Amino acid sequence: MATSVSQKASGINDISQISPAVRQWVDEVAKLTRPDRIYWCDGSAEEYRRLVQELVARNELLPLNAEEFPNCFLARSNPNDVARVEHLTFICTPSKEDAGPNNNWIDPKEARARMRSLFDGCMRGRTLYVVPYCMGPIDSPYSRCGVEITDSGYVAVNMMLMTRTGRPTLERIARESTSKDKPFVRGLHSIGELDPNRRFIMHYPQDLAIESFGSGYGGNALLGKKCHALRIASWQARTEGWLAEHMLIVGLTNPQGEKHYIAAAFPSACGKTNLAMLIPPGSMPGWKVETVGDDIAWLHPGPDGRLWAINPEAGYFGVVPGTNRDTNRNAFDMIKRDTLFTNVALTADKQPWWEGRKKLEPVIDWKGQPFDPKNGPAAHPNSRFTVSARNNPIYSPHADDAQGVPISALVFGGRRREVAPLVYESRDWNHGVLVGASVASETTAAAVGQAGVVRRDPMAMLPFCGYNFGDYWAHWLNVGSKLSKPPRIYHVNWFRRDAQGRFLWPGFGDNLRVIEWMLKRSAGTATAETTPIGNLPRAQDLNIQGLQISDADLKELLTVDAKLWREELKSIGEYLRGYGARLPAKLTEEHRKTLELLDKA
Ligand code: GTP
Ligand code: SPV
Ligand code: MN
Repeated sequence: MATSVSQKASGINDISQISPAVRQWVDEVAKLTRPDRIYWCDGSAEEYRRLVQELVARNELLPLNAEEFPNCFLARSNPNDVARVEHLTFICTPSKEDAGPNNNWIDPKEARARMRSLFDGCMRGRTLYVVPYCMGPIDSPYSRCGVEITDSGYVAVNMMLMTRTGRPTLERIARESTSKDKPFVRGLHSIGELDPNRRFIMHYPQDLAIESFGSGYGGNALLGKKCHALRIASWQARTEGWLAEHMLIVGLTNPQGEKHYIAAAFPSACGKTNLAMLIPPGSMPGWKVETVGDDIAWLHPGPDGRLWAINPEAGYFGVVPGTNRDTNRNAFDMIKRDTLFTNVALTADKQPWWEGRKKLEPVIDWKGQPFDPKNGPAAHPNSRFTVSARNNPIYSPHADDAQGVPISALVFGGRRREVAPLVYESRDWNHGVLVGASVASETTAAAVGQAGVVRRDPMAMLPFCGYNFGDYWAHWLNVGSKLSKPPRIYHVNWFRRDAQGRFLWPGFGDNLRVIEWMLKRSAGTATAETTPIGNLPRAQDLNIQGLQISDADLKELLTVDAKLWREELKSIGEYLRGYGARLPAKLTEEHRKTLELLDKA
């Protein structure tokens, strides 16, 4: 297929090998956006190095101290473009009801027309990069492919770290692009003018298409991540009988050599990466932890009646602030090489610096200005690292298994100063769905808007579910009914505080103590106290050997305040009723049951 623009700079010289469906789409987009050049990414290591060098030459990437941080670079985004923009993110289904009260909605025809005028001629003077990618292990039947077209070289190199690109992906797309059940997702992205008034992230689940304009940051721009692997995939998952979730996946081997995997959903910047890369405390010898994924899980009911998970991603786009040798040495070691940093500060000798990095001093802030504490933190609170999962010292050898890994427990959690205890276990799957639907958490810097405000974030999917939450909970209940060996469902809160604002729980590595209790529950070897909200460990049920914690703090962490919980259940009930007729009766029933138990307490 001939395009009117130069193909010379391509990583792929012979585009006749590319699937005609992809070529035709690229051709259509080029006619609309008018790039000077089209560059087809081949996904090779050589190409990554070359594209990075081009960005360095254009001052879009800054090389960092090569002794301390070899092959690491810094990118600074526009200060108006530092996080996800939920108010500018839309699900475009023909019926507003299908998007649900949990989403912003625009009619797809109107959205297409609006985006068409934004994309018209927007790539003049720029290069159009074609990034074919595969979400999930390349040979897994559960994986799905996509193609992102972008005019940002930064996005292209980030996608090369975050997803599986390269020859095998191109071949899989060529094989599948003509099939009805696995067509590739079409993601069109332009940074536009980075004008917040001309910024939209549109999703067309029925067309398996994404259009993003006006932002170059994170989930707004790396379309394989939240746009494809959660919003579009959750829609596909519903029609196909699986789940696309905002969950980490981690493997845990206990001192007896028994191995289990758990998947956990916490809202943005609430501890998924850290739990996925957990380092056991010194007082828990013999435990082994391996990361399968840190942000997204695709879960399938297996033929054995268990739930199986793959991680669709191949890299991490992780929160930088707070990462250090004490909180997460694995992550700290991982980002010391081959890493792209976005919006961190700099030391005098060009090392990246962020709040929580011990030693050294910031000299230049994330905006590139001389650091002055009067202007706020040196690194942006949502500054991020992008790094290949292969750099993770505890990357699981099973992360590439085509069938995924079997899940023994599902965990929901949030960031709450009060109300939610350290951990509780749901009565069964259906009650667990209520527990997930009731997740509330303090907002964080991961999205634009005020941080620290408690809001409902069901299953940590509020910004990411591509359809009506009422239908989504019905789907969860339905998936559970297909599992003869469903995982138990838990709720955790690492973020309880006292009146002075001090965290009551040490968190990080010590979270393994809570996980140990969960795994023992599954094995039938740990006891619990039955409460109206679920089953809680008593102080003696938790392994606190070697832990510095006062009895009073531990008691506080494991207490269910009936009065506070009656209020909580009332607020949950009001929230759920907002979904009207789409709210499954079984969920109302679980809510009623809990309320009844509380009234009796
Ligand atoms: P997204 O990538 O936005 O989805 O975030 P995430 O859920 O992966 O969050 P992450 O693990 O990056 O943690 C976000 C912040 O919470 C970091 O600053 C961490 O240092 C901090 N954090 C993580 N785990 C804990 C914990 O157990 N206790 C406390 N107090 N802080 C934690
Ligand atoms: C999140 O906000 O949950 C993230 C970062 O993981 S982003 O990719 O920007 O969505
Ligand atoms: Mn996330």
